[in-house]
Amino acid sequence: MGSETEQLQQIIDQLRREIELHNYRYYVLDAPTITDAQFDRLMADLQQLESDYPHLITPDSPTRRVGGKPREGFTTVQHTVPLLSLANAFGDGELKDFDRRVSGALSNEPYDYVVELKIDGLAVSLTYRDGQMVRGATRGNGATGEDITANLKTIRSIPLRLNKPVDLLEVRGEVYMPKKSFAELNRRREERDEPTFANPRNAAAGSLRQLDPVVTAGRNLSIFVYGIGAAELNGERLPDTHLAGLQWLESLGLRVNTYHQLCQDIDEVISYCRLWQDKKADLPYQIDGIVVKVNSLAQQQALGATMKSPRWAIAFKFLPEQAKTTVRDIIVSVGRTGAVTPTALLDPVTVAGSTVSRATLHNLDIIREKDIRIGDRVVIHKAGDVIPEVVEVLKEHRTGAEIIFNMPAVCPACGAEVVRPSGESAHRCTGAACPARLLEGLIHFASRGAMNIDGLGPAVLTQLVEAGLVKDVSDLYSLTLEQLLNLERFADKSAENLVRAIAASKANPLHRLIFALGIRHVGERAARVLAEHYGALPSIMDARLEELTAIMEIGPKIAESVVNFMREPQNRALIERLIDHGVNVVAEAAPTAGPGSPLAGKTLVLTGTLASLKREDAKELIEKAGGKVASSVSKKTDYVVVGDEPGSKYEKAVKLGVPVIGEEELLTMVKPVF
Ligand code: 0OX
Repeated sequence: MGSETEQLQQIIDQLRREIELHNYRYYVLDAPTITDAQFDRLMADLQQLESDYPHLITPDSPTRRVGGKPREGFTTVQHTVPLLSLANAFGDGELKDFDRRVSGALSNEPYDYVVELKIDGLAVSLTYRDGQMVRGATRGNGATGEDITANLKTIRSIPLRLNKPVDLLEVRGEVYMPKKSFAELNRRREERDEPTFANPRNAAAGSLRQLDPVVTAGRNLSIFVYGIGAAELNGERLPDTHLAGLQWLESLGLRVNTYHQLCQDIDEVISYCRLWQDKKADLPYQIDGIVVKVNSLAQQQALGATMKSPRWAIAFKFLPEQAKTTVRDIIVSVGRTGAVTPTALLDPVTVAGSTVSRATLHNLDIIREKDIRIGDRVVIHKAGDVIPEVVEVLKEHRTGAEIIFNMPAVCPACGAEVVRPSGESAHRCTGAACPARLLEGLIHFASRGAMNIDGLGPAVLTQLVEAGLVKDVSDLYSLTLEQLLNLERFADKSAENLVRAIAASKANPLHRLIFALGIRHVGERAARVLAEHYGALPSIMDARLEELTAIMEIGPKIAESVVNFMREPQNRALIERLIDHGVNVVAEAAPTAGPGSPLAGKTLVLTGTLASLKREDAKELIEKAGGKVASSVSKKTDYVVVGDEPGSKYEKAVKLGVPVIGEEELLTMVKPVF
């Protein structure tokens, strides 16, 4: 290695260590010492260096946490030391039975216990070689699990490097989803009419079984490590108690739960279990019991294990908490995507540490399935200790005065028709101007895949809605410079740019507008097909169901959704307003780029994954700007556009001295000049 490369290597290594340290402080210690923006800057610096010198990228770089392509399936992993499961104890009596067995087997020699929280997640095994994480696997059946290394690497509290380069260390822990993230994930899934997870454990398991690590990365999972499996410590000895083992794991940079304690006898264990029965509701993650372990590793070994579980440990299980109450009313609320969700208003009761006065009913099917009526006496619980739900109706309490609930025919927020699209369990508001749906609709309208209005992101849109300047997407086209300048954060230049970008979007091709309208199930592809087939928006407004379903690539779901959308008078009026503002509603052949086009006569080559543009979009942009996209790099290539994980085209460009640009530069280049 040349000395320049060595120097670079050192700089990059130093930067990686710095990033991992801040990662550790943030995700493991929960005590960051720099701001998010400062952290982002360090990451951006590293990303830049790695994209300039791709040969210096290593698999344990913090930039590689989320990477690689989705897989076809998972390969199996043979655990060298089996991962045992725990026997359960319900109640004090069973804990005392366990203690008698331990005491008997140890022939009355003294022993003590360590108690720790039983995290309700998914057991995993992490393997480190020379201090570097090389593999992560599920517990599976204890002997064989699945290789989920790429997914586990996306979890920020899992260090990619240990503080010490131990030869080999395999640790065990529980991956979990915090209660808040679970509630938020389910809320989003409900809105999108996707099945919700029953509890944080299922959510964590579902997130880890994703074939695409990008999905896992978005799920906010975390880990607590609680045990050591295989280990080769180059001469050093392993700690000889479980408690010392936890401290040692912590010293290596692994995340160990702080709530663990040494107990001298089973009575102390029982008090600890009682304490957490009440306190567990205050934790930000779900626990389903307390794990009791004999502290001495020598004694653990002496006690051994049965076929399934160790004789030196037991799980004290909390009983799921339920309560009885009465359904006073059932109301509906409208989510951002128009989902109309029913909620039961209850007589307040305490469940799992907090007062509950409403319970989600999910959708009409669930109400019918459980036969929940207004006035019913019901049993409730908290799904995953978080989301109050009706478990069952106590029908023996019925008086006959109970009222059967029906979904409202019109939206409570805007008065538009509420429909239940076929094949969906959710009811939906059809009003495009519904205030409850407004902001999300605006964000989608302006987004890059839709009308692609630069500078019109969620923050600005929120400002515009809050100032009362925008009540539907057509209002965007009557915004004036003066109105924007009156808003906070707008300077002359940014206001001018925004007005210009909005005006420019009027000339967008029709398929962008169709997609931007946010008609359910009409994605970018369907929008293109519709634009091509009908040639103009007014024709789509009058399209009949049979006609739409006859089009190749337009399924019955899309067809029904288009008809429902176009039938709604509010939506028709909105389209009329867009037409009045001069928004293009006809499919013309794209204007051919002239000699004045920004990329006229230029040849570009794309390599790697761009941050926001799909390859197809990048190609379209380049072509619209008069350029040509070629598949291989030669001396004649004008620019090579490089994204994440570039291929050999990048190296060739460097070799031939062809200018290399990133996505941002490309976007600046293709921008039309006004
Ligand atoms: C937990 C947890 C699970 C595993 C087999 C022998 C000891 N869910 O938090 N298991 C164990 O340890 C067992 N400890 C835990 N804390």
